[in-house]
Amino acid sequence: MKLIIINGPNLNLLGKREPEIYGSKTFEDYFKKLQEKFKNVELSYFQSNIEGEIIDKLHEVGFNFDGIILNAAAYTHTSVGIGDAVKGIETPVVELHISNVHAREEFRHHSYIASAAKGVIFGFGLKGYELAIQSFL
Ligand code: CA2
Repeated sequence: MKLIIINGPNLNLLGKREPEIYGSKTFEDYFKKLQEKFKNVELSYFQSNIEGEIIDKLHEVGFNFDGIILNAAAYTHTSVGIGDAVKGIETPVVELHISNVHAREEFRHHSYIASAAKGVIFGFGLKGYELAIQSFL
């Protein structure tokens, strides 16, 4: 089982700023724990602050991986391009958000990805990534 986690803009700051919303763990530390927990899963991780790099990564993995866990961060609410890329690939995508986007500002309630996603997980903190992996097993 080959899965990839793709994180979008500013998620490289996890654990460093706004711990009240996003927690105090860095994603790199959490990713190591995920790898230990899911030893039978070939798990990769990619983070970019650049929309086109996220689209390129979706094209690269979107025909040969078994699943994509995508937290496109702010691009979720703005990017027709990432939404189109998710529609254009074959690998199923689980959209994920650490925070409960529906309990936050109105502009976070809309997603360009959700309609093409296999499912959406939000509001469970970093634990959501674990739930997303389990959804593919
Ligand atoms: O809850 C999520 O996972 C979000 O995708 C996070 C995005 C936000 O724009 C989405 O509406 C919901 C923001 C990621 C920013 O991450 C930071 C982490 C630490 C410090 C500052 C920003």
